[in-house]
Amino acid sequence: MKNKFVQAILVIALGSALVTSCKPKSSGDAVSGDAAEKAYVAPGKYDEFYNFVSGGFSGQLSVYGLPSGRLFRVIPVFSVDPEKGWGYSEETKPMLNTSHGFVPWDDLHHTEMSQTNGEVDGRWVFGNANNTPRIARIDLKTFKTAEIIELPNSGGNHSSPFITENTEYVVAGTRFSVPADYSNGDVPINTYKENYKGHISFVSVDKKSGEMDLAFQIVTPGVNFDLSHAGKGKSHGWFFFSCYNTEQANTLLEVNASQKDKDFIMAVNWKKAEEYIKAGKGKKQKVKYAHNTWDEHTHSAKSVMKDEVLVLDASELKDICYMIPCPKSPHGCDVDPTGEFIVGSGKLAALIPVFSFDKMQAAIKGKKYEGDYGGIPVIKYEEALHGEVQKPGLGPLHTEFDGKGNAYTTFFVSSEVVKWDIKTLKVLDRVATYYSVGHLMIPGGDSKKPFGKYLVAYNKITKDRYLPTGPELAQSAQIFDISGDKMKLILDFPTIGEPHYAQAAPADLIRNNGQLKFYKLEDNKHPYAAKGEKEAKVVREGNKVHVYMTSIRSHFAPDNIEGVFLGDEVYFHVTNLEQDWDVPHGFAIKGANNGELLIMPGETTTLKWVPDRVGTFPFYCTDFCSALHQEMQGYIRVSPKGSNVPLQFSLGTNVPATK
Ligand code: K7E
Ligand code: CUA
Repeated sequence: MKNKFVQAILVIALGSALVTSCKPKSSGDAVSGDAAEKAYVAPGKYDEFYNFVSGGFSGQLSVYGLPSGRLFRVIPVFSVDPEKGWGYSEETKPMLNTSHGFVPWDDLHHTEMSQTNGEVDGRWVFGNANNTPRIARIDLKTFKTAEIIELPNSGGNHSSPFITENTEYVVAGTRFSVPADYSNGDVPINTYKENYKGHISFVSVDKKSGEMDLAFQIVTPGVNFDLSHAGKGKSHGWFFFSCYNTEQANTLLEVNASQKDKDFIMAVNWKKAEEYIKAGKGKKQKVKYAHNTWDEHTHSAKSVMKDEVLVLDASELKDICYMIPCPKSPHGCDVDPTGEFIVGSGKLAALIPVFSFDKMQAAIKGKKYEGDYGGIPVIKYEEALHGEVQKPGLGPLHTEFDGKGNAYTTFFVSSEVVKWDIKTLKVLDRVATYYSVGHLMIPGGDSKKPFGKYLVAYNKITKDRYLPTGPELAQSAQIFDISGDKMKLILDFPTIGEPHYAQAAPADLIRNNGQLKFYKLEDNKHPYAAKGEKEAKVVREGNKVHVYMTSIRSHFAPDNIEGVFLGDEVYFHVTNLEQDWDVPHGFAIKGANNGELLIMPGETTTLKWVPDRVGTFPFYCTDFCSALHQEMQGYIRVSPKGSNVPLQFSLGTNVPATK
């Protein structure tokens, strides 16, 4: 039975391979007979891993189970999300505040989980905003974005957010070099070489609370920083960044930034940088950036504008940054679990260079330089090189590790994942992906202790993998079993947005981290909370009307409101009185230029509504909460400005009619 099924798939796949020339050759036989079993998680059974996947241009982070590929949740981070009221409720709006004001969208490429001693600890996951540079921290007790910090002096925060071994710092390198915020930016674009600078941000993370703070930045010559990873073990205290456009082109980068044979991996001694900061070598610079934090007691965000950053100059302090030549426009920059090997993936290179941390240290000691780049010493290529992986594939992008001495690299152009031995640099296996693969992820695969077992490839152009859906097709993720010598495809599934980097952790690590099930009403410190129906009321303050509303299965209190006038601003502060897991209520009102509210048990959330006409407007609960959910509704009457309808509100009584 099973074989017949596989044969049928083979026939179909081969048939379509003839029609579609761009399909990888071995597409038909990639799935073996027992694959379905390996990815099958029976209904009611839990997955082995949580998988946190960046949403790319969706700006969100999605949570899948591995190996089933089941989607559990989409966590709103940098983009507004009407489904959850993120960026629509008054409480969440400050989370998306920046020095440019409210920014309702961004481009999230990389997720990175917090670590302790170089191991994934399951507390937080960080994400980067590329467009308007920011870093977010998502709390894995609540699966909510808890904090967002903006990064000054940056443009295109791509090389981010990568963390050090004990989450001392989350680090971010600017993709676009730009004139610093503290310098004059009104300069001719063709003065890139003189006026454009790169900045690397070191954002400290509080050990207990996780709260971030922009500790310092390092200013470098203008280049594009693409990706990075922290050293670990023996290389703890160092950070490695891939740089391209070391040609410093400001136009047609496609050609002009591909001139040089080699660009650089920049090695940063951040422990040394810390010493310089302590010694007062950082220059205070005037900048402007927002720091937004979520308070679990007031269920509200606060946005604070900050105006200063300490900047160290890499060209003045000669021993914090070193350049290592790396062929050719490197993208991924990945450090193996031992911390000894640094892999630079040159997008246009026909080989993969692997650098040795020990050799690099010896080269620095012996000053084996071949000159400098904008005042930063350039180490001789051979002096830092462990070796090269020859003929690995075309267009190497990213590498992860299984903790057994193997590395796995994605190849965008040749659409494959290649497994190779870190020490001998021999290619061991290769497997096709559908199609052009970007990032890949092995659970814990960029930590000191990878969990191994699965490898997920996150693919870009996924033509004819799934049923067509118009001009835009779903991107795909593909799971490979890597427990044996050969990689085996076991499942693929579509993703939210465009996936880039991802992280994963064993399910128990997160499931048992003391997850919040509901907010305790007695701990609710929201200034407009109504902690029981007796506290429900409507209060007028000038043209502002505050509705202290409660919700419980299956009614709102109050559910009849009169005495609101055209020109009023109405604030519905809805407290969910439930004290039980997974019983949210929703709130929506006709004509609102806004999203809905989705209020967790014990939480208070506010929807602002400005009526635009006289009339009577229904509101209702949007979350199917009980058999009488459809009865969970109410009315608000809006009268002309200046009319004498008294302010009144009720539940369960017909208040006397007024004209
Ligand atoms: Cu390679 Cu933006 Cu990490 Cu995508 S980046 S693939
Ligand atoms: Cu509350 Cu439906």
